[in-house]
Amino acid sequence: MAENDLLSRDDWPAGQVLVQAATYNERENIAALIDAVLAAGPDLQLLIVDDDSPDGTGRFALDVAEREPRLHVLVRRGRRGLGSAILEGFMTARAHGFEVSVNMDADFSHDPADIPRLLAALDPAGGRPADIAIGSRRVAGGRTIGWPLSRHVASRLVCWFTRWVLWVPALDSSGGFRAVRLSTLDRIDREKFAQGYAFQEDFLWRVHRAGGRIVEVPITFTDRTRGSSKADFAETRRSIGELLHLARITWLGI
Ligand SMILES: Nc1nc2c(ncn2[C@@H]2O[C@H](COP(=O)(O)OP(=O)(O)OP(=O)(O)O)[C@@H](O)[C@H]2O)c(=O)[nH]1
Ligand SMILES: [Mg+2]
Repeated sequence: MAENDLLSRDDWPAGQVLVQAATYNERENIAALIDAVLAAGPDLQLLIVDDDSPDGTGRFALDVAEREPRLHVLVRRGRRGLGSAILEGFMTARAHGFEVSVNMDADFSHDPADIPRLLAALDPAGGRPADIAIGSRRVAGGRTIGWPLSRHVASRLVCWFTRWVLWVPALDSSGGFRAVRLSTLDRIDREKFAQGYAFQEDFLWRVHRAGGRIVEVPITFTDRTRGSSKADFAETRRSIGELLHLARITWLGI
């Protein structure tokens, strides 16, 4: 947290699982998202990491947090980037003693009702615990609704690259719906993460190289119906550069 940032109340209830959603101009989704996440489990708490959205998303969430003890809001000033927002959410979760973070987009592409299934996959009864459970469109039973062909192609290319060039054992490496065991962060270098959208692949790459275990749980991903995308050309170009950087380290060690 930086000096000019705004944070909702600091007296958080004790908890194990913190759901976090990074937001930028999600005013049309934020009210329903808060309700749906808090309804997904009585013990869940929610952190919104907003980058001072011009449409007032952060201000609105701060107001709701005044009367909802399970909602926390960090409004960052002077910083942007999905990856850096997620990383800051991880640090905030740890600082408040949480063991697991569930990351999701705020545009209802990820269904809050799937959160319990992701958590169950992290600690399956009688099975091997995992470090990350991905809400996956690419395992049996998973699917994507509402995307144009161009999005399918771009997403497949990125997932193929991550699987076969970066050697990350995951079929859906670009999605942002994940349960993450926070102790995993101790094993990886947090300074060097990609700051934008490539954070998603970058994070899996680092966790895998540190010996972390990744599992995938089928989800239905639905393209957003409200608000607009932030994944513009500049962001896409930056992400490609960051993925190529990881490929160089994977193959050349530099
Ligand atoms: N805090 C923060 N959140 C961001 C930033 N960029 C995007 N987000 C949020 O990250 C999530 C994913 O962004 P989206 O715009 O939905 O990206 P996408 O899913 O690839 O694109 P569409 O769903 O097609 O619009 C959403 O909750 C956004 O509000 C950012 O710079 N800072
Ligand atoms: Mg989206």
